[in-house]
Order: sequence, then structure tokens, then C-alpha cells
Amino acid sequence: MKITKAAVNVCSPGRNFVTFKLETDEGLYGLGDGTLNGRELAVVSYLTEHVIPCLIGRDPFQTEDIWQYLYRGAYWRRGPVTMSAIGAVDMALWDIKGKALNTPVYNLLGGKSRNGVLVYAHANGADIEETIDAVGRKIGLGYLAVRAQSGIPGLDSTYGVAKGNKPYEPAERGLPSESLWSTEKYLRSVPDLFERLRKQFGEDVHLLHDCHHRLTPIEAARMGKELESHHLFWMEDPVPAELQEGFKVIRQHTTTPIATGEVFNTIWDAQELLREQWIDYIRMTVTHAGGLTALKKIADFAALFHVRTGCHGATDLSPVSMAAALHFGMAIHNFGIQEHMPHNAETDSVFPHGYAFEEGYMYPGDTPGLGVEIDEKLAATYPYQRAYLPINRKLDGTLFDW
Ligand code: EZ4
Ligand code: CO
Repeated sequence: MKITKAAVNVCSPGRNFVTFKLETDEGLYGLGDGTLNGRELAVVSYLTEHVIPCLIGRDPFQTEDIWQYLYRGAYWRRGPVTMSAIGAVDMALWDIKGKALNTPVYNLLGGKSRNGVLVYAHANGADIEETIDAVGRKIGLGYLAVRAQSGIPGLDSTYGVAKGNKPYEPAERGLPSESLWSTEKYLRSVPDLFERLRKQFGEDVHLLHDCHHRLTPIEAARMGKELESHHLFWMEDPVPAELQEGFKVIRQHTTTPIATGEVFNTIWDAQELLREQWIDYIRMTVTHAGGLTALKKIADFAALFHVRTGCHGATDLSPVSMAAALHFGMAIHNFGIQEHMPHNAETDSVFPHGYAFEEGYMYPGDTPGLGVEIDEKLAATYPYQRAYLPINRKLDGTLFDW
């Protein structure tokens, strides 16, 4: 089998998606997700100008060799644009491989290791009362694990909390908006939230929280300690992770489990965190980590250090990436949990898919390959629209972390 054609589709059914499509001389095609929130067109250009011309004529079964060709062969390694482009190609190759062998991708990754993929939902509210209601609604939908983010008293807007009645979307159309931040107010409010949540919902539901890289190690240590009696499933991205040793300080002070890695692109971003056992969950995605070929190796390495997966699954990853994550989560042994933010109806109709949610778990379905299609005609009715995550500033105007 040979690759005969490749193309990139950009569409915006509510938010932007970059979809890579590979075609073969046997009439099979594969899809991959290369969406990089706020930098979508950089990946489109990388794929179109520099990757597609090199793929024509290659054997799509050679997932390992093509991965090495794109990673080592470019000389310039790593980085979110490069790795999202490689991720999109790799996903499409595994999709083709599954279709050619007439089997779902999870069977190519080791087969089913479990009955279903445990997922967590998002719940957020302007204040603690609203957040308690939002968590209750997610539990009512059948979720067994819920991430809770609440507005902070004294701050107008908070990460993860939508304005008005709209569901939270990670990105707004137009140029970046700005939100204000106070670590002091944040640190005071989070323990109250989880104390109330445990009182209301008991110990059975898994509760998670995302700090979004906004603390220093010692601040994160304080928060982890104060949350210990509320038994969080995890505290996510407590600090920016360029300095991997920062996690050592947190670890020395608290038993609250730590998750990080949604902005990582290769094993090299996480190797010290894993080797030193400073984290409990690794959050890299199939798209941003360079595909299933790379993520499988990362998960296997993490397993040596008792670290489980908790892949990023926000709406800025397309249904193609979600499907790949579910095949992956079904097959690997050290799976932990999968993030699940449902896409809007427009996105679901552009990307018809076989995966489904039922009573706290998701299932990739048994369609050969990844089990996702793209309706290109419908996609064309939703052209790209510039959109970004907001910028975050401290109360005195200092630009701060996201
Ligand atoms: O801010 O997906 O855990 N989920 C998150 C997301 C991220 C966006 C970045 O593109 O932190 O909401
Ligand atoms: Co996050």
C-alpha cells in the first residue's frame, strides 16, 4: 500500500480544528488531529509545506519509520508545532492500519485491558454554591469523576469559569481577552470549595482540580496540604513545568496526587518528573505528544515509576484526537483517567464518530481504525476564525502564568 494524497482541513464549528487526511492507492484513508489551540495555522503550514511532500509514495504501515523520519529527519526536534504535526500524521497512519487490518486501533495497541475508559467531567460556577450545583449536575449525568473550578471572591473572571450561561470553552474568538488574578484570594477559596463538595457529595465521587500553572512550588505545597483531608483524585498543573525540580518541593510536603503535562510535547519534557516520581499522572495527549507511536512509549516509561495516564481532553482537541485517546486508554495497562469535555452539536455533526459515554465511562466503539469520519462539505461551512485563550494579569498589571 502507498500514500497517494494528503491534505489539511481547517474548520471552526464553534471552535477551530486542524484535521489531517491521508489517502492511499487502495482507497483507504486515515484521519489525524493536529489542533494546537491558538496556533492552528502554524501547524497547517508545517504540514502543508514541509510534511505532505515527504509522505507521498511511502508505505502507511511503517508507523515507526515515518515517525522517526519526521522527528529525526527534520533536524529541528520537539516543540508544540512540530509535534502536533507529527501527531496528526501518526494518528492518520494508525487509522489506516486499523482499517486495512479490519480492526479497531485498540487491538493494535495491546487489545482491551479494561471494560471502559473512566472519564472526568468539568463543573464550574461563579461561586461555591453554583459550583456545588454544577458538580451535582455532572454526577446526575452519570460521571464518577468531576473537576471543580469556582469563581474566586473578589475577582471578576476566573480560569475555567464561563461568563453567563454558556459552557466554558478554552478560547474566545478575536484577540486575547484579559483576566485578573490574585494568588492570595485563590489559595483562600479552594479549600473551602472542596470541604463543601465533600460534605455535599461524600467520598465516593472522584474530585479533581486544575491550578493551571499559577502557583509557586511552596504555594502549591500549602494548597496540597490543605486539601489532603478532602482526598482529591489530583491537583493539576500546580506550577509551570519548565523547571521539573519545582515538583520536588511540592512532593516533600503533601500526599495530594499531582498531575501535569498537557503542554508537554515529548518524553524529554517529563523524564525527570517521571524518573524522580514527583508526579502521579501524566497528561500528554495523542496530538501534542506526536501521536500514538510516541505516547505509547511515554506511558510505558511512566509505568516503571508508578505514574498513570490522565490525558488532556478539552474541546480544543477534535473528536479524532478523542477517539485516539479512547483506543489508547482502553489498551494500555497504566491508564488512570481521561478528561472529557463534550463537543458542541456542530462539532459532533462535522465529525461523526462511534465513541460513546455511558455511566461514567467512555467506549471507543468497534469500527475498524479510529472510528471517526469528517463531513468535508459541512466542515467547509465553518471557516477558520481567529481565537485565543485569554491573557492573565495580576492585580497590579504584571503579566502572569496561564
Ligand atoms: O486550558 O485546553 O485541563 N484542561 C485545561 C484546558 C486548557 C486548554 C488549552 O488549550 O487546562 O482548559
Ligand atoms: Co489543565
